Amino acid sequence: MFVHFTVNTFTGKEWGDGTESPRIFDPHKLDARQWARTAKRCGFGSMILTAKHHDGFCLWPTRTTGHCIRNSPWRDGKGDVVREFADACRAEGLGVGFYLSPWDRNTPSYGQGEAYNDFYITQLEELLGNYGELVEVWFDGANGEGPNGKRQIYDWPRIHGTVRRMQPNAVIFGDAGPGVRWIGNEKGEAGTTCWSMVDPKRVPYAGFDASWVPEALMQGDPQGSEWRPGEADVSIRPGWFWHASEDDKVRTAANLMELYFKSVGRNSKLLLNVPPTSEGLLHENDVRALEEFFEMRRHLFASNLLEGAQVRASGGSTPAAVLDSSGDRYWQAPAGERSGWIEFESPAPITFDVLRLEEAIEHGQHIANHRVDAWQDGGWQTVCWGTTIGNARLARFAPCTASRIRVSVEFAYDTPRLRRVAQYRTRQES
Ligand code: FUL
Repeated sequence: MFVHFTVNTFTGKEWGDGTESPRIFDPHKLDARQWARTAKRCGFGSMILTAKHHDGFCLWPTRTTGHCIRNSPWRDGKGDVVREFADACRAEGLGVGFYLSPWDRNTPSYGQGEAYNDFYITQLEELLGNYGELVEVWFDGANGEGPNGKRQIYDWPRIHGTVRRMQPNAVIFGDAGPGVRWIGNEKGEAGTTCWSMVDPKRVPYAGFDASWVPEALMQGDPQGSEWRPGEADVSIRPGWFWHASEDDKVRTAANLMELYFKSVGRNSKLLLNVPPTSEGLLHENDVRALEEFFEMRRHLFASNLLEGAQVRASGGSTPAAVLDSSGDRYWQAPAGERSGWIEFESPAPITFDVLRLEEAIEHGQHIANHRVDAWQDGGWQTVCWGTTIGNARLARFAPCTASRIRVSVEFAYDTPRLRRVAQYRTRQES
């Protein structure tokens, strides 16, 4: 879960200009445990907080600037949102992550080269050093200065080096990685073809602007040299920050499910933004949508309808492992093969409309095309066709009833390996 929170929450803006008074920041009912409990209850694994957005206002009592929480009326200037956030996440067993905007519209050093880079590194060190172990650090490539604005070259090697040194286990997010890559849009949609690998020359650094960037990030590259899976960031509301005027524009559970299929179901990670209100709480409309979305997922993925089926394959070892969700065993086609199939025969016909496929990605991502056929009226009928699989591929189609299905790998760049095949049925509304 992404958590966007700053002075914008009080001004109604999406991008603050840095002139906002810290006095306007007063989320008098702030309860980070309510955020974390909601996230936990609804199946999220970690949370990422905007410790500083483009307006430069810091949600922790930084030594680097007075443009921070210390000069706000909240908790008489003695509070620390970052601390309360990290503590609340840990209390719920959630991973902790921070967003620290490189673009800073408040500090005078922005645009002065090294002076700003030093300032930024000090802020980063405060966040990396004082709040325990982090799972992810998020670097935004956005910059709205325009051609006549300030120009600041960020010292990316130094920034990434600081994270690696102080938080070696944290994943680094950026347009160009180096840990996970931006998925290339803010709609929460990975490409229908989505490789975890990228060619770093196509998107060399964060904020790099070229016509091919969105497609390159959405799709990745089967022959790319770097393993940088996609992360799809998107908001539950039209804006990233809470605005009262958008309380009735929260995405529905069905819409969130669509996003899930287009992100998680296309070999990406979903980073869903849920912004706290000016009181400092997640709004009830957002919470309700998240609960319904969780319930929908829980119901849909409750049990694999293929369990109990006989499994055979074109060749290779342990095909039945794809029905065993308890471990990391998988079916592997004979070494060096570039295609293959795996077939399931159930004792009775099954009606299904969702399919989940997973590759054993600890060995890399290789499958380029796949097809699913069902045995009907004495012949194979194609149910769905797609390209990449990766960590997960979710497909949805008109309900199909069959007792025999076959998943074919049409082409793979290296030996195909499937970790899991599962079949589900969407709940029927009565
Ligand atoms: C963008 C920013 O400009 C938005 O305000 C938001 O933080 C989004 C996640 O990234 O680049």
